[in-house]
Amino acid sequence: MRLSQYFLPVLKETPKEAQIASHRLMLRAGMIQQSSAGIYSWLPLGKRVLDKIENIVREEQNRAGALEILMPTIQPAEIWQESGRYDDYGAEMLRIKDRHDRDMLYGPTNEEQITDIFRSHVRSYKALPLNMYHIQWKFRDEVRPRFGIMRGREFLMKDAYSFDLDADGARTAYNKMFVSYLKTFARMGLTAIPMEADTGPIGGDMSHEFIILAETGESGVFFHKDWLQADLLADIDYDADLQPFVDKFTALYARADEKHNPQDCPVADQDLMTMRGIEIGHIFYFGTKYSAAMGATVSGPDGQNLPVHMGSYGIGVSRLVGGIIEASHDDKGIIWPDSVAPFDVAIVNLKPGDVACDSVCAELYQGCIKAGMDPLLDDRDERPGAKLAAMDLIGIPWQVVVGPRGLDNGVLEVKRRKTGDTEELTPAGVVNRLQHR
Ligand code: 5CA
Repeated sequence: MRLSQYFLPVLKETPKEAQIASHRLMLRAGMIQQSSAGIYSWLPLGKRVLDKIENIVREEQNRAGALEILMPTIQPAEIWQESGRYDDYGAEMLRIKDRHDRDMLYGPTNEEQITDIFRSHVRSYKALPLNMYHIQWKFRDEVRPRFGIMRGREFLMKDAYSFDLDADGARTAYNKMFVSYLKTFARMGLTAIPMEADTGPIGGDMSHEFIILAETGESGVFFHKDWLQADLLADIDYDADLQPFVDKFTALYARADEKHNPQDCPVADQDLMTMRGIEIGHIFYFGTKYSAAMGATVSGPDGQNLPVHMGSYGIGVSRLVGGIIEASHDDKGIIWPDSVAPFDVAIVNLKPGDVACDSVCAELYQGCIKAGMDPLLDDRDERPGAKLAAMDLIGIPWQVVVGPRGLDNGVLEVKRRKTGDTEELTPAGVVNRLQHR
């Protein structure tokens, strides 16, 4: 992408309405624009990052055996009346009437919708286990939307739903999601700690929140200091028994504050860390709560009809954009982990119009594309300082700086955004260096 042809409305001033770093930086980097309270448009740079995150989530869900579907944003009230949640959900649910005066709603979550799909088609336990997910916009009329897309009213969620014959089967499904979440977040450069949690309006009796550490997080958390060294990027065989793997992690103490009781905390004071965190995922096992209420039964091996055991598994896809920024930024701007960066490399032409600079930049640009990278070429007619500051602000992991003075000596500078380390390379060596990054 050539920046002269792009839409990157960066802000020079720090927006006054933004209280936390991620919100400030997303506005300054031209990633999002507020439409109304808690509702945002995603501009080109923001949309690229959102898509990258969404794709990592999708790949790991597929690997864990979940099947992608797409359910609507607007749901009929009837299914929520069947489950009993139409009245329970309260003011967070956006209720709508269609032209025929039918009650509809903008989905805050999809347990009812998926249970309705399941009961229309599945009759026998032989179709189990089954896990289906979608990545779809949700609406919750939050009392206090804040921190930009972190606590929005409209937000993008990955929600998966598992169906099993019994509690043991549901536990296996739960473990698969548990383990796949560790991997999913580790791929984004995050340490997400699973913590026993309350189930709230989703219901059920087993649940974990996945929480990343950040000073601006909304939850207080307590955990064993060994979590900070935990290796979460294992290769996973989803056909194997994952219980030992899950046990290994759940043995290490971690609780959000509502579940932490100093009296019965097994961790010695010197090993216990207290911090704040952001919930980026939440998984639930709720047994037959929805299947029993909505008649989602299957015939079991003995022929009797049984309500299926269900779980649901959420990831805050849009919230992750902010979460990653909270975890990875400095006073100059965002520092994207390579896996979610909007572009792999920024090529900064310090003097557009200079024949040598233009031709080296054009060659590098094509070379990067041929090598399978996604470059952003800053070919704007701007001051060099402003250009370098903009690339730091939008956080591209690698910056190649091309200026007439360096080229006179046959070199240009490659900078790693994360460390600030620079290397001098010949134009011919740059693509090779970036391929082995
Ligand atoms: N049906 C279940 C699991 S699929 C469910 O809705 N779980 S949830 O309520 O915990 O939401 C799942 C994830 O969505 C949360 O962990 C959080 O990361 C994200 N999320 C929830 N509310 C918001 C919000 N207002 N803004 C941004 N992300 C949110």
